[in-house]
Amino acid sequence: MRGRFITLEGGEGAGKSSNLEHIHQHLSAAGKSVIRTREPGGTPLGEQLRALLLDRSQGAMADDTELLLMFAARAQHLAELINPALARGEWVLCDRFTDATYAYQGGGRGIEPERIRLLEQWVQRELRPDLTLLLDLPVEQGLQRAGARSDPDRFEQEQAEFFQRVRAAYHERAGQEPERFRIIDASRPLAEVQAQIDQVLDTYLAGMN
Ligand code: Z5A
Repeated sequence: MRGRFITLEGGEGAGKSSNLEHIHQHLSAAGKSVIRTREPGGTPLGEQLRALLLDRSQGAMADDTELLLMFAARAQHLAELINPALARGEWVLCDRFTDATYAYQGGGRGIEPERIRLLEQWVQRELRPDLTLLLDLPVEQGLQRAGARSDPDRFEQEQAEFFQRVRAAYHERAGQEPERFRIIDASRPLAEVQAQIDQVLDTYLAGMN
């Protein structure tokens, strides 16, 4: 049986890194064989594209170049890792996927969603995540949490308005596909965030039986 494809999304400082291991452990404890990966990245070539995308010195990168590099990394990720793992029956837990493209390149940069949809269809064909956890919190709080970073990357150096548009685009996506998205209140202390996550995962796993 095909595995499940679970994605974790959120704005700046939402706590994805802080919660990925927790999700991995929860699913493993439920008996699932889980591969953990991330975007952009997840393959040797994808990680090289990630380095280009995050490199602050690439200041003149055109929005369309950024969009196409995201999907180039994704195409490699799907071919080399995600699709084969799902076909083997493994679960794939991915730190960001195409919802991030709608949020950052769509909401943040202002690229029309229709153009993103064309690339999504081309690169992914029928594949969409089975479940998406959106870690949501006010932009100011997220920026405050992330503020400790001494060496911001090309995205982290954007202004608060950019991240407001990112958050709004995530909300729009979640509103369009309520059956796939689960919104987690990430403004709460970590233990409470993880309790919300546990509840979502338990409900999802129970629904499969
Ligand atoms: N990107 C894109 O533009 N388009 C795409 O299609 C894709 C990606 C796929 C890299 O992603 C960039 O790629 C990303 C969007 C773009 N740019 N940005 N911004 P990334 O996921 O690797 O980078 P990131 O968003 O910066 O994620 P991160 O570094 O993993 O941060 P985080 O996961 O959001 O947060 P964290 O490191 O877990 O937590 C931040 C701090 O808050 C840390 O000190 C924690 O200890 C603290 N924290 C976390 N949770 C809590 C709670 N609940 N209470 C208190 N403090 C907390």
